[in-house]
Amino acid sequence: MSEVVTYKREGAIGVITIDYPPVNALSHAVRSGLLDALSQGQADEEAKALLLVCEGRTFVAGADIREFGKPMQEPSLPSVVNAYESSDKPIVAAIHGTALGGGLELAMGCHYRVAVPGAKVGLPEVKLGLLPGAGGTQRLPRLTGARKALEMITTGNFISAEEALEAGILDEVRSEDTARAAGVVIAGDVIAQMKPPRRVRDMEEKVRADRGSDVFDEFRATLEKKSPNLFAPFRCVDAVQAATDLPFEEGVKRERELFMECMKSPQRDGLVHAFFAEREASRVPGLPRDTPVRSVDSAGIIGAGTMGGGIAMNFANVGIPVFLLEQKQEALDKGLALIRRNYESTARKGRITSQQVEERMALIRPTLSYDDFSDVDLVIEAVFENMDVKKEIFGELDRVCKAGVILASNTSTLDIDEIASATSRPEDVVGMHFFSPANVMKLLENVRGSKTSSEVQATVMKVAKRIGKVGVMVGNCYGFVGNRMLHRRGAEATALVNEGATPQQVDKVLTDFGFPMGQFAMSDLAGIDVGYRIRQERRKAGEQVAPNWMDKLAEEGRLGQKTQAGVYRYEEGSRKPVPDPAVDALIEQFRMEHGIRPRSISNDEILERCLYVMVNEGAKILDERVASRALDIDVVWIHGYGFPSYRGGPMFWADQVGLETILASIKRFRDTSGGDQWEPSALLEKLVSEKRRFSDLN
Ligand code: 3H9
Repeated sequence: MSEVVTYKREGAIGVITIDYPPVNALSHAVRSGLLDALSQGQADEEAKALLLVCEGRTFVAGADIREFGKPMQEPSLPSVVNAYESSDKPIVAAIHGTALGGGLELAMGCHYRVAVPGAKVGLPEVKLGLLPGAGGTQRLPRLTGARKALEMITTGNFISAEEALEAGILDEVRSEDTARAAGVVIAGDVIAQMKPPRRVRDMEEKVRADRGSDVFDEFRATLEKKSPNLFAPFRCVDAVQAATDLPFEEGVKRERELFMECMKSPQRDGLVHAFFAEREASRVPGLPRDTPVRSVDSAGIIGAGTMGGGIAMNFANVGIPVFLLEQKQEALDKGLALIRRNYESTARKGRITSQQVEERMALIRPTLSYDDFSDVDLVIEAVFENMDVKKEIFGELDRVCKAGVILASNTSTLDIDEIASATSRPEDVVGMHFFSPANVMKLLENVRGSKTSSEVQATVMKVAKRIGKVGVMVGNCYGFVGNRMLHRRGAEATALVNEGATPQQVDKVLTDFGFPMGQFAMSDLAGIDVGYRIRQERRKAGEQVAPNWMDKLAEEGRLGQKTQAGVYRYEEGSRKPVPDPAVDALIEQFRMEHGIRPRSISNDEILERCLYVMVNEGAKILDERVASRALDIDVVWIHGYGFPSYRGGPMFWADQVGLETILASIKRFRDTSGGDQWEPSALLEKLVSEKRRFSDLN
């Protein structure tokens, strides 16, 4: 008998228990164990009904993702689910935590389902580039009808036990202390009432009603708008449609074919990499897991602009009181009004209640005085990018804050060590770089300075998790990981326009690749003045930063969306970028002033130059140990800059393209256009010569 699945009889109930931490994933050992336990239950004459439960924090969270890409070992999951469904003794599944993917499919193979309040169910395979491949696309519509099944399967979103009850997935939600206890009650009823096995595959009513429905084309049209580049969601629709069009056995065959197509897709590779990379990033090399952390029960934010306000919301959202400081009452009022508008808009969408709006607003305490920061556990400075101003602020914080406070800067480019030098406690100073809009974007780039203590590093990684962010620890250098690479891409995109491309062409190449917006639409969103101010700072510091046509935009007051004009123009109240002939003229003028004769530039050249320049910089970042692993860079780009997760992040994508191909192009660009951005990274050259990949360094 497998150790991870056990069979034990309690009275007339044969209890099958899965115990395979952390999430009871359906590994080979679990699948075999499930079949063995089922056989025992069948053979046990005293057992009148069987009960499937899980130990630990959750019911089964799905197939074992770590087995993907390896040869499949029998028994397969579909055969296990079929065996459970075919059992002539009734089987009850009792759910706590999350029943996800193959876990929910297994539960749907059982004959009765109960959950405790707080449990959730879902078929999230699509988020890994897959579709439910153990009968889920055939059984779920039989329980819920096609529309609900399509909603769940194409989004991968989880639903609550109560919603699952209403949708027909569960038979009951019961408030016993444990799922097992709830299951015992239901199994007892089944025995007492001599209920037979009730097989979902035999439920035809709902799928018959949905045969020929328009709902499938409706979902395809929505996907075409929302995620036209994704492979799996369209296959999900095909599979659910097969449930309505075909008899069960044939529908399952169709599901299998579609599942295998998804399994082979490079998008599945990219998404699975992204899943594990996100989790791996939380384990920082060199920072032992048992590093002590400080408690953070209050925070202070300096700057109530869009950034500071967004950061404050993150803390209020999880119940942490936060002071929000500004120099002038007017700025404070404006900042708070913006926060309220954001919350109210979320409430209008039904995601929070109006009571929650008030509770969260009450946690954000406006102030004009640093004295209010004397007792907080964490301070995050979020003022504009100017070293002198930041140093002055940190000097002030050093004077007013208690010992043990963490002093963080949200700087996106500046030297953390220099900021820390304005205090007497550089070990407590760290970068916490949020991404705009800070209440939405998932990334938190935590930046360690040369003196930041391990305790402070471990604490800010923990804070990231607590406020629902994906934290990545990076080293201190100009622009850290994300912006350092972004600036390279931005400079290259700007140069491509100098040479003859249009901003629209560059942006379209990037959105076709899968970015939610192009380089220039993004500059308009962030504000043209942000990049301009950074370039001016660098020029002031004596660095060679060539003039470009984007400077001219800033000087003309075209600051982006906020002035309804930047690289694009914007209609009143709209965020849709509209090409502007005035900008074409400005670019033309710039070319003339610099003696540039525009040429026609291919989309391939645009893509290669915009992305290979990032890969080269990423390799330098790795070589300098600013990022510990290639996967950290991938996570930064997926969660901070909208790099398509189905491509796995820039370094994973580079591995897929082939490092040799990329290096050859980098050398070609160096030879044709020069510039230190095209100096090949020594690490990249080394990897190519050793026939290794970035992922070998993870
Ligand atoms: C599927 O089922 C296909 C079938 O339809 C068809 C087959 C034929 N496998 O996220 P956490 C690990 S596809 C292996 O930090 P949380 C995870 O890596 C699957 N490992 O915790 C981490 O390990 P570590 C469909 C898994 O509480 C640890 O568990 N299912 C799996 O924030 C804790 O995870 C899914 O897509 C897995 N399936 O969230 C569910 N899941 O500690 C994916 C987790 O070493 N999982 N691990 O870093 C999740 O959404 C979340 O992990 C979950 C817990 C909500 C379960």
